[in-house]
Amino acid sequence: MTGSRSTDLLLWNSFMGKAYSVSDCFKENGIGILARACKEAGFSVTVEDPARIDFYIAFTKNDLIPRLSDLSRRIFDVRNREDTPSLRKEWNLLQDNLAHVIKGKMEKYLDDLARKIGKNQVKVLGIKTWLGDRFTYSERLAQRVKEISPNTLIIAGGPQVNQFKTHALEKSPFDFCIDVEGEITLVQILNIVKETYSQGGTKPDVIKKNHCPCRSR
Ligand code: B12
Repeated sequence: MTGSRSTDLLLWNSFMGKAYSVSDCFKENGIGILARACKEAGFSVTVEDPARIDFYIAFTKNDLIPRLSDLSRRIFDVRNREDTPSLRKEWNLLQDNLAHVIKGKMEKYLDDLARKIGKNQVKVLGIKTWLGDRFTYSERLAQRVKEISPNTLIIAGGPQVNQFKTHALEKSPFDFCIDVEGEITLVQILNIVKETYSQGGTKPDVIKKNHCPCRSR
């Protein structure tokens, strides 16, 4: 895990392949605060934030959408409602197919990201976790990264960790969780990683360090 081509930190804003509301695509500042603090401390940082409207549009685009839009107008339009059992049946079937398509795309997205993390020899992966499927996919990415890039230290933070504290670590593949503001602790961990690796140490040595300022499981 040495060499100038490796990335110190990759920050991923977890997502689940589809948006519940337009606020899922708003630019958010938590990742920005973390990235700035780590860059100012001299570390190389890459941000992967899919919470962008152009990304969502490209990601969710598929052949089922025109028919689903047509059905939604016919079934749910308050003025011209045509809510028949056959339209409902088709709606439910297409929704199931859509969920299947999105799940497949998510698996590929996570696999590509895990490979990129391995290729760029990312030392620390930081995941901003949210509730529900976003958390499931956060665990999925962590698992995949462990397989493809076992030397990458995986740290979870963000709303779901802030809410569930150490419970977020139970049965999860994360190495550490950082509760509430991450900018100070993350920089401390990156310094520990840098120091440990410069002395020829590896990820287990970082985890074992007793003075690590975060909680480990
Ligand atoms: C403003 C706000 C938003 C804004 C902006 C968020 C932002 N941070 O910029 C917008 C509108 C984008 C937003 C969207 C959503 N939000 Co919102 N939001 C809030 C609110 C009101 C304040 C959050 C905030 O700005 N905090 C300040 C910033 C600086 O903190 P932060 O982003 O959490 O980041 C810090 C720490 O968490 C930590 N951290 C964050 N990520 C990471 C990652 C690592 C690796 C580490 C180490 C640390 C770390 O360090 C950061 C810097 O200090 C909270 C409620 C609350 N009072 O906390 C809800 C809240 C966070 N939102 C919530 C939800 C559910 C959502 C949505 C999923 C809504 C939806 N569609 O259902 C979306 C998801 C967006 C996405 N990208 O997918 C829930 C989260 C619940 C949960 N357990 O996941 C909350 C707690 C509200 C609630 N009580 O339900 N939200």
